[in-house]
Amino acid sequence: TDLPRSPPAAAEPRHASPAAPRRLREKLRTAARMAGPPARTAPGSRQQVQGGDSRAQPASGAPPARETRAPFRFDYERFRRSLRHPVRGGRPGEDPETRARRMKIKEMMKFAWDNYKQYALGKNELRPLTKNGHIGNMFGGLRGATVIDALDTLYIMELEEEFQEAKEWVEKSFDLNVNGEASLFEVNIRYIGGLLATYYLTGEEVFKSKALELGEKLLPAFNTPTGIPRGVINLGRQGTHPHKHFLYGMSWSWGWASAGSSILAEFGTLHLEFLHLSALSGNPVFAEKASNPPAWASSSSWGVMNIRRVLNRVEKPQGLYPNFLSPVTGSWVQHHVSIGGLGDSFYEYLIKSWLMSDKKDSEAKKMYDDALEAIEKHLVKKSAGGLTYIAEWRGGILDHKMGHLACFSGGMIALGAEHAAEERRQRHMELAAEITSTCHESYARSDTKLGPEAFRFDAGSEAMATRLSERYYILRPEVVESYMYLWRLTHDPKYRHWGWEVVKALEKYCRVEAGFSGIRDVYTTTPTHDNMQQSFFLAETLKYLYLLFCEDDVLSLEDWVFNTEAHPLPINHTDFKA
Ligand code: DMJ
Repeated sequence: TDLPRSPPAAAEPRHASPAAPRRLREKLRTAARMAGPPARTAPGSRQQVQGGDSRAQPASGAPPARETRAPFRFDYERFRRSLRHPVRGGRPGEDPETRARRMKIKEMMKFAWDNYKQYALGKNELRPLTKNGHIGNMFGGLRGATVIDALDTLYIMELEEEFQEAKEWVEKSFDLNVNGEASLFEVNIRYIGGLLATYYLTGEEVFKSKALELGEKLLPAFNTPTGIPRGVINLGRQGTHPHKHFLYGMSWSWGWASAGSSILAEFGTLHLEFLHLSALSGNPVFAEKASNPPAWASSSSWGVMNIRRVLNRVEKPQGLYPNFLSPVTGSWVQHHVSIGGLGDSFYEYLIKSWLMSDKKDSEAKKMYDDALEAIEKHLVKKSAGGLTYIAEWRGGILDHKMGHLACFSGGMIALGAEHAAEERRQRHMELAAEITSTCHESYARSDTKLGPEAFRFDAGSEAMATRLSERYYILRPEVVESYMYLWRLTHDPKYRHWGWEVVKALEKYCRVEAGFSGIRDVYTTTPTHDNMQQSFFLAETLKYLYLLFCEDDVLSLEDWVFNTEAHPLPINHTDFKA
């Protein structure tokens, strides 16, 4: 979505926070355990620039001490040996109907890609009615959002030729030398997530180097008094700092976010990708503070580990996390709590951080358990008709509404339940199944069998949109995402059945001559199209549908966690011996 922007914030006071405790360094080492021995590289090479200490700069601005340490090299072959399953699976013997359904979804992906390639290659999204491209203003001058979002789906579906087309675009046309205002969150989940996943799947260096280069461009957003990043960052090189390796842009808060605040779901959805950026580069700066922050940095706090420190310090109303936090004071700005938009993927990244660490990151697990307990206590409700839902909370008053975005939570809660103690496990599996069933109802009760952007449980309404402005469907993935997790964790055939209903509805109402389009009203069988094929349709909706009809060893949950844009990132198997 295109969002309004605020003018640059006033310069902030310098602020010093205590040095990072040793515990954090140990966590980072755990994240980087997949790394192999250092390789020899010529001085001044790109790899050297990415090395941790090469960014450190004496406050005086004097030239940095000569690098003597051998540059870091990530051992890809060792990583591949650590996986428990082949990435595209290897189990034979499935029924012909399941295979045929999977092939249908693959055909839909090819159709979406081919049309994007024909009419919009290099733009961010395809406009399938007008047969042209859309750029928008979310990605700060970056292009090709659909290419990057589609890469790993094309690879997993074995669309080899199409994958090569996408890869060639990345090699020849993906330009990171841009100057524009980008959403830190969107660039991270789509671009960094897509590039990292494709690197891990294929071992092709181009994806890793682009991810690291882009990751560096995002770092200045953390330059706030608390180290909580702002939401908008200028990706251009700015200023004249003598150490040219240090890219630094300006950052802003969203104009619509209360009083210059940062948003929970945005700064809380960086952890998975940033730990991988540190693991792949050997540079701790993405995960935690720089060993010697640059003179111009207003804070000595840095990296995603610091975000947790701030969140653990601040008092939570009834144990809940409000959606808006000041990056200047580290206090909540407004008491709106939501498991849907503005809050959603913060919770998702807590449980996935724990899983990605091979269940070593107990701090993330505790934060997740405590947050879910507060959600269960204060937000989970049952409607008069017996549907379980998660309400929103506005300063103590409940809003009995669930957004489509909140429907990811069925899958998340099921994933967390898998690893909980028995009593909790059962309760959470039931809760996950009930929420997924409610989200299915929001689809089943519409004329198109696709769900609205938000549905309500008030004024006699049950799982239906009550406002005209909430009736649209923009090809979102969250409901089929939950079907995929619930299928993998229970093997109840109803999830495949529900997924197939979505496939049929997409074909009937969203497929147009040149791609797939969102619709403006799910409650009419002659809907108007919105003329937009969202990149997350290729990254997430079609990938989750495809995986729903795959064997469990394709992108096995034993090896991978999906980032919030469905890009698979590997679990760090700590028991692996080379
Ligand atoms: C995606 O970009 C991600 O799933 C994000 O977390 C939320 N919104 C969209 C899809 O609906």
